[in-house]
Amino acid sequence: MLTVWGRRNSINVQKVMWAVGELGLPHRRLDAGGAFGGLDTASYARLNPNRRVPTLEDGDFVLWESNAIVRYLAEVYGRAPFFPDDARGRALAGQWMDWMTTTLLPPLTVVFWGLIRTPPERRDAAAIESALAGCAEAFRLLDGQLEGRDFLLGEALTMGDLPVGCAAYRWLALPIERPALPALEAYHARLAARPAFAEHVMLPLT
Ligand SMILES: N[C@@H](CCC(=O)N[C@@H](CS)C(=O)NCC(=O)O)C(=O)O
Repeated sequence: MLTVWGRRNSINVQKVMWAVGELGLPHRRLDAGGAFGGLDTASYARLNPNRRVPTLEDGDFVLWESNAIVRYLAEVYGRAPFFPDDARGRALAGQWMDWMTTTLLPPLTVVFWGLIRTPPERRDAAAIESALAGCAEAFRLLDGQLEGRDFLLGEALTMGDLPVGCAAYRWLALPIERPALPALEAYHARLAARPAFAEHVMLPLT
């Protein structure tokens, strides 16, 4: 049985839990991080010296970094098309996973923390405004990729959709004005029809 360490309202934990749900894997999830704390203990540092969530335990194998965990679960417990069976498919899935972490997530985190986890009187309006512009640019790029496709790489969900799909939910759930991005919205509606996405990703923003 798998153990996933991490609180449900972490976007990086959500990627992993969505993968666990898509693959139907027996597991337990242990709350850690945020209000639950526990990341500064010596026992957690032995599992994850980076002291972040998520962390995966699969028997005696321990892994951290959410995208690495999603790739591992897809490769070990999944099959094509979720884990693409050709090198180019896997590379393209990895491209979108890395893009989410390096390009989409940083401005989205500023907006999310600013509007959801910071009281109004302590918000940095200029930083939020600038990050909103960064998000809009990144989501426009994503909208372009999704035009004419059901999922990022074509007709089927792959591991590459998981990080970006979690970000799409957050973006569309935030109480903000957004540019109209029809392909992104249609993609999100397709994801919302998947039970594992609804259960693990579509949570109240906290
Ligand atoms: N690159 C890492 C980032 C991990 C990360 O920063 N996790 C956040 C939650 S999203 C965390 O552990 N924050 C501290 C906390 O929850 O107390 C990954 O993708 O796993």
